[in-house]
Amino acid sequence: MTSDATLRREDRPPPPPNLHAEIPEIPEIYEGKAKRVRRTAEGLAEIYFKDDATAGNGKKHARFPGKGALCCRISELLLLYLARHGIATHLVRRVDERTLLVRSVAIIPLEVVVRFQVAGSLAQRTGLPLGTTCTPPIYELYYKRDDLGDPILNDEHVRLLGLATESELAVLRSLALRAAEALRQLLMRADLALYDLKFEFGRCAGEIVLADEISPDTCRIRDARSGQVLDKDVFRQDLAELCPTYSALLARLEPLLASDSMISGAR
Ligand code: AIR
Ligand code: ASP
Repeated sequence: MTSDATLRREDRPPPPPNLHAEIPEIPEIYEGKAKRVRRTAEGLAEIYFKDDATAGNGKKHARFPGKGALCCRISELLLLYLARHGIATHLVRRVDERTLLVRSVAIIPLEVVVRFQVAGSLAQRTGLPLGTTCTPPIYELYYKRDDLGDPILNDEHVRLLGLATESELAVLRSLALRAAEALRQLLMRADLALYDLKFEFGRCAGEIVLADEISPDTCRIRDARSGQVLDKDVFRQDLAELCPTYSALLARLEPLLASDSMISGAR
């Protein structure tokens, strides 16, 4: 007879996932590297977009006056677009230049990445040339843990850590692939190539909703003809000025989204 107490540490079964326990406390204020989230009225929160940019897990850091407003507006437009295309998101409305009002969700600590063309860490991990098309798109999960350097995880690691249930894993995959494909098609209409992007999801009233931001801080977007970089890689790799780059992207998205809302509104 053995009991847990007599098992050596490494032989003990992992702790059972704590999935159905009460939703973890959502903190009053959460200060991230580029955003600040503050719970406001019951069930709501405000995301304030700062002017800070970081890369390499915070190793590189700079401030770009105006960046917060650009990421806020681009996120608003892209979240509204996804909502119109059947993806539940946390967005309620934009409050001012750099603040979004959202539903208060319990963020699942996973970075959900979808890739259409090889870049970044996938290029490093595989040695494939930049821009190689991924058919079908690549779906990846990373653990949102700065102290561990946001390591890549597979579904078994997610189960071991108790981060999401089996059915939640399926929902994350299906929502991420659908949302990414909708965005890829939208950007294509402006001659923009979506290489990859990162989503975060949250639990809210028994539902999984798309949360966080969708901006050039979280996507790789290139001009489809010239290959010009229109995302945070300009900062990561010192390629160009950040704010003029983000403004140029916004200027190409705005007309596209105005026409999309007219089309969807007319349905
Ligand atoms: N990403 C990942 N962690 C933070 C962010 N913003 C985004 C990157 C890129 C995609 O996820 O902006 O669009 C894949 O990143 P990587 O570094 O794994 O190649
Ligand atoms: N956002 C992460 C950081 O601040 C990773 C990145 O975007 O490069 O380091």
